[in-house]
Amino acid sequence: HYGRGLRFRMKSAILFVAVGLASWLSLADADVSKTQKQHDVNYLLWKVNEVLRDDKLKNLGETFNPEADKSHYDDGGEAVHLLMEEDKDHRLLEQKHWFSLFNSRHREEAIMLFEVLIHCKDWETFVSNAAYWRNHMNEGQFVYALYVAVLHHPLTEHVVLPPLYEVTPHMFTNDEVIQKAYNAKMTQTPGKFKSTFTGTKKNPEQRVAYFGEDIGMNTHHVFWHMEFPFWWKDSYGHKLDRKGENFYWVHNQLTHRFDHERMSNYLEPTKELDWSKPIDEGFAPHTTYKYGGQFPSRPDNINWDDVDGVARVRDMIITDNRIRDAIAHGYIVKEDGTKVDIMNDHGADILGDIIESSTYSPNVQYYGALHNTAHIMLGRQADPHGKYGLPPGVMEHFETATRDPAFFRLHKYMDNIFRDHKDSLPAYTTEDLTFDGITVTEFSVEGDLETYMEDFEYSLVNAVDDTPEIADVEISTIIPRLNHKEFSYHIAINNNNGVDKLATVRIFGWAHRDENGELFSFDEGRWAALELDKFWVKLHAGGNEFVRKSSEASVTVTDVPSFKTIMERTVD
Ligand SMILES: [Cu+2]
Repeated sequence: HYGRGLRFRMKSAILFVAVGLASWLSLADADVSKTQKQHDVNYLLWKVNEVLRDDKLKNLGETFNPEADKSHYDDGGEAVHLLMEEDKDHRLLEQKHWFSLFNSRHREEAIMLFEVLIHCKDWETFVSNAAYWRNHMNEGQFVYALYVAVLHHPLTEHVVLPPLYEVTPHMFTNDEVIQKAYNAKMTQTPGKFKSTFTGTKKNPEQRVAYFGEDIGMNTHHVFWHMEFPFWWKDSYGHKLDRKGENFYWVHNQLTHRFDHERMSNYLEPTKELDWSKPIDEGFAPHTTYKYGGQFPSRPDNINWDDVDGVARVRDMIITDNRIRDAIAHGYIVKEDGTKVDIMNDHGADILGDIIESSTYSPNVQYYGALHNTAHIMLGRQADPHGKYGLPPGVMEHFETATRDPAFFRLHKYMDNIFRDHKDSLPAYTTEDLTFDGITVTEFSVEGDLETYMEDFEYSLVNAVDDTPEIADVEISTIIPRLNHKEFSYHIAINNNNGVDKLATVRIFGWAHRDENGELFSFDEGRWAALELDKFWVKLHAGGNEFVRKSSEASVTVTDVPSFKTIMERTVD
């Protein structure tokens, strides 16, 4: 069956979580410092809108003086001095206020905290700063900066970050359920509430809401952008390799995977966004900020409006033209006026840096920030002139962006820009594509590619307010999530080289037929292809046969343990 066959497991497909998990298992052994770090991170994030619930951390937060000994920072305390000055001048965002990474001042402050943490030379300094700034900064900024710092700091290599949907549940959970959680807390009555996907069946888009609203996929999206922040500077310690190309690839896969979900539900593929046409689909998020009210809704078929203080629609079209011009010319122009050829392997990487744009963009002044600005433009269409004082839209947070079908339209639009570039490159030659002496003689799949929905439960304890005097009651929600039955690939490869060869196997798939039952051409299919697996094999001389299980796939991982489980298992 062409439809259901291509709904694959999507439970948080992130490799680095898998790496984190593997190391987490070794927590049980008596490595005090690893356990201590895990313990500290747990409590820094536990009830992040409340006072610290760990005595040592609470004490650090109140007594630590970040500037007392600057020899503990590898930048001589420069970053911490800057942040202290901002704090003294009362310039920092208040607590109990929404935070959006796409708000440039919010982001600037969060990065200042990240820079303090990344420059700490030892754990004591790291954790003391974290405890101190948790008390002094906005909670959203704190969570963001701490997550990015833990992901990138060599000191926190073995720390497992708790699932974001249990740290900031408001960003992942419908407000009907959040409201029930508050009620459960106030009446001290434990509750397990069923979550449903937003909207009604009158909206065909609701058929695929399970994809855009999947908490694992949302977490994956946030984590990808934390692994590859667009504001990253190499002075933090290392260069993020092929960041621009990775930006293209991860969003290409996200977009086409969504299209496959659509086809499985008899919906046409996502149409690209167009600055000169109305935005067809509206969206009602049914989601509320912890602080700041409801996420704004957008009605169907509205025309684009300029957004005060962000961009005019005209500017977006100009930016688009400049990028398409670069693709047509085959080169981009750097800030200093020199040309850089993009008609090669590296072109997609440069274009990715330009389109997002990231600090790696060779000319932000000219090529702008198409992706980031488009996110804000879409997020603000409900209140483009700020007349109603609405908070940012779902598009202005990586946690919530994919809930809005316009997210996929935006990314289809950008994917097509990359496609223009890729199609302008010379075709691969036979030599490019052949592996001398190696022939795949057999490929088959055992087991049906069959999917199903299964219930998943997560805690809402961190969604609600509380005080140390009153004990917690169990509050959780249950939401259906897509999963798939196990299957395996059987592959036979002949190696005629007479010696062992190391090979990379990459498996791609795409729907055999589209939503109308029409056959996909190979050319259409290759662009819509989904990477299903990637791994190395050693090929001995002669015939080789092997089986690869779907559970071993490079694009899936098991879920991160719940916050509660992580806390329970953080013991010496
Ligand atoms: Cu993204």
